[in-house]
Amino acid sequence: MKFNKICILGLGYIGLPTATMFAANGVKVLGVDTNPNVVETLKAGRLHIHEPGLGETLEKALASGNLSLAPAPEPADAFLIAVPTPFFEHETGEYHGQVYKKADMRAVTSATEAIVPHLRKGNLVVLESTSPPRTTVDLVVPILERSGLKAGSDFYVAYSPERVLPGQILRELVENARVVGGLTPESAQAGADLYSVFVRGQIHRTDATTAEMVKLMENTYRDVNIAIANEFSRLAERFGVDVWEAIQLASLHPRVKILNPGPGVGGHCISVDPWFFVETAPDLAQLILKARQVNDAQPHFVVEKARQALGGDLNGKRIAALGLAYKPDVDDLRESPAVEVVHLFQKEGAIVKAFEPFKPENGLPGIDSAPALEAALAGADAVLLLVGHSQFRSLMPAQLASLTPARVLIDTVNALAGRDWESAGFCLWRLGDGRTG
Ligand code: SAJ
Repeated sequence: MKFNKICILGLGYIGLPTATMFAANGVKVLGVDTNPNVVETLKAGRLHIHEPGLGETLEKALASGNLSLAPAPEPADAFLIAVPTPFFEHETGEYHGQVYKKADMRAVTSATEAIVPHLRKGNLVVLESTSPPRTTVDLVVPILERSGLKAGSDFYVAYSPERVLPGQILRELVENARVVGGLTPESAQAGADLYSVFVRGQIHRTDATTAEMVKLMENTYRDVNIAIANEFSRLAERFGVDVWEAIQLASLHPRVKILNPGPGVGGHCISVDPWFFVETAPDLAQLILKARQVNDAQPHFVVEKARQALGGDLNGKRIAALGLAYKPDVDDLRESPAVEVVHLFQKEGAIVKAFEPFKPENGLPGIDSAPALEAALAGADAVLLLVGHSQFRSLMPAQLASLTPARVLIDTVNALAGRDWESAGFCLWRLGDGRTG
């Protein structure tokens, strides 16, 4: 199948890079976002998100005339939905006394509805948003069929999950293998034809529900593996063992590769997607639920560690919190465990000054953010490292000693090990170092 014009709904971390990829490969792309600020910012050639290399690809796509931007869709050969699927903040479900989070599918619903008036025979509609199993079949198809056309015979429908890692999106979009699940084999083929425009990795065809499940399995697998690393960090404290050394040694086994403990699991993917299994099959997804609970509780473990490092009480302690992003070297603060740790410290009476180098002016409610590292460190009693940003990883003892009166360092991501902090007067506590059992 040939695609002269495609319409991409949702211009976030996935939709926008994907739009620029198609445009770079000679396809006319209409990028659609319901947020007028996003459309205006992009039209001016500026970005509303941070992703390495994206600024240049946007500039080229606009200059080529292949990428245009609008608040609503228009007729096209293919429609690609890449809108967010978060969970509801306040609406939860319950199964035998266990609370679970529920997917907020309103953006997928309204994006699909926006396509209906423009749907023509022979079109392809692809859902990319991570979704609970059967969303394509049970939610998307019935909405599209309000057009009077029949899915699978009059038009094609497919689900194709994005699998790119924030920070490496442009490279991974091209190189990663892609799974395309069709409502029918013809739909899968149409989807594969679409992605073959720029994907150099292998394109695997399957059915839509399998493709949905594949995506959820990938992120759930990672979440469960991080949960066991986090649980190991707690066990290591109990037994007086340095978890980082133990992980390194255990991972020498040819069939063992343990992930890193940390302050918790954040972002809009790994901390969200496993809930889609729990919500849709709470009777079966018990291990998955437990892993979510372990990871969600990890910020409390950080507080306990800090309490002991600071002599048993956090009340009135002035803390310089370094890093608010959900992981190293990104500007994304969504579902960030670092933000939760800061709030928990505040609840304990600590006075926290936070610094996030990728978003110094983050406007997070209730968080006192410093404009620069120096401002966060001045006057602190303790330094709390929450994210392993490169800038923090390269801090040296003498340099830090000159910037802060604090001599207690609490490192939740093992980014400061291997330097002689003691000679500069510091006491370094690392999460899971076995010293506060
Ligand atoms: N984390 C740990 N320990 C680790 C690894 C990660 O605590 O050893 C934490 C991070 O600090 C972060 C969270 O987990 O808070 C998630 O980070 P991540 O780097 O594991 O993943 P994401 O959310 O940035 O991207 C994931 C990727 N999925 C997998 O690796 C299976 C990516 O390929 C997906 O495209 C993306 O989710 C997505 O959009 O679904």
